[in-house]
Amino acid sequence: MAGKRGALIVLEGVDRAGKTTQCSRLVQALQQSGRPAEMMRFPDRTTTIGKLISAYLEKKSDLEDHTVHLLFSANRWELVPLIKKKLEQGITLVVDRYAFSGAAFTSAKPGFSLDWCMQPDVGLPKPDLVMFLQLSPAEAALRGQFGQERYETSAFQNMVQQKFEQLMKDPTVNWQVIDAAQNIESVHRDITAHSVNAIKEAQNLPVGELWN
Ligand code: 2DT
Ligand code: MG
Repeated sequence: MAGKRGALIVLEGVDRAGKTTQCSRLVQALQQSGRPAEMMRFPDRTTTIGKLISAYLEKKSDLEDHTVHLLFSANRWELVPLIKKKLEQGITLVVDRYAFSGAAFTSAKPGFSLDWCMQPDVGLPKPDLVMFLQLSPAEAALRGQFGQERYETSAFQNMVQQKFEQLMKDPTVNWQVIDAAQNIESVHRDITAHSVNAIKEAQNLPVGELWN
């Protein structure tokens, strides 16, 4: 049999919950304990599709709402061959946002059902663990102002939070809710413990298909 595969680990959460900080801390900790790990993020703004998305988020361009939703999904699909290759090589991938952000953000717009929003991502590599960094709007406000990008308003973020809560009811996904109001070290300890477990459990299992 081939060597043990890496785990696909996703961090999700609302704005300023600390996803990016915690993703890099986790990768560092895994590497230091001898577990090969790399970070990825979605959207990946470096590809041709990612540049279209980035211009949209920076409000340098306007895109029709269905169109941009499908571009976010295409941006994940274009990286699936790389994701599969890394996992097979035994590398654990720590991913800053994934299809859950895709479904939560678009379905927070008027006229979009959660179900429609999930469809383009059905069949993506299924994360072995999805950690939701939970932070109340009041606690998020203490961490400073919103940025200038699209979606960075409290009204929209509150809608997004509700959509994440709906997504977390799905028992086919290995959700873990993390209290992101703790200090950085405590959050890091929680996240690392869940990740080490997931890596152990995933190593002898095939990669699943999301929402399928
Ligand atoms: P950051 O680069 O700061 O994470 O912001 N988004 C993300 C979507 O609307 N759909 C998606 O599929 C993904 C992955 C969330 C990226 C912004 O883009 C939103 C915030
Ligand atoms: Mg961010």
